[in-house]
Amino acid sequence: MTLSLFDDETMSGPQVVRLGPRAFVFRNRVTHVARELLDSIRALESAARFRHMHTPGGFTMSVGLTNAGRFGWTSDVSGYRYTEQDPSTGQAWPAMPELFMQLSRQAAEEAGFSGFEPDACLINRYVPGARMSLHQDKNEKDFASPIVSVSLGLEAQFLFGGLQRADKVVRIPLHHGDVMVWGGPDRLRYHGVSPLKPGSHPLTGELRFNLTFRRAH
Ligand code: MD3
Ligand code: FE
Repeated sequence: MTLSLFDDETMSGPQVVRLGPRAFVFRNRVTHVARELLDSIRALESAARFRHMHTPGGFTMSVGLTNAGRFGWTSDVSGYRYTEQDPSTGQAWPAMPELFMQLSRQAAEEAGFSGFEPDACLINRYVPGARMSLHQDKNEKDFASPIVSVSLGLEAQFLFGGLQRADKVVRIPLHHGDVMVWGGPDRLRYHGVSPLKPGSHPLTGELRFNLTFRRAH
């Protein structure tokens, strides 16, 4: 058997895309464990359901969201914050699965961030039409730790801007199994997701999931 340099059987495109000095996309990085990740999401959502959060601006998010780990990101009319309890049940958020921890640590390491210890995993669920408007992630206590994200299911167009809201935005596709790592000078870049296009994925049907691993506290 010949050893392939690519674990992506289509052999299309580079395996690592660099979007900034410390921002990377690792194509197909977790495709081999996608079923396990999706099984974990299913187990987690039975403990902490997906919900559509309300923003301080009075909007309801089109993306469904839940959390795993010690801290969970929540939003309501009074603002954005991390909490140790799920506000809808008063219970602690479900623990972060060991596989999540290992994958995110390893991806961070590959991007040059050793010793990443996420204490929060946000799980976003997109249906066709769901989107995430341009924002910065700045509710975490310190910005020295990177953010690691994992895409599963339907493809999305990721919008990636600069440090100012008005900076030019680049669109890049995110596929099932792709992992992104953002840190250092790229940590506070504006980013978002275009409205999800309808489609069907063999493992998720009409859905896209995104996991983001953070050090919140
Ligand atoms: C770049 N999620 O949950 S993940 C979010 O696909 C979020 O659901 C998107 O933005 C999604 O906050 C994008 C990739 C990502 C995550 C965090 C970042 C890119 C980032 C933080 C800083 C810069
Ligand atoms: Fe974000």
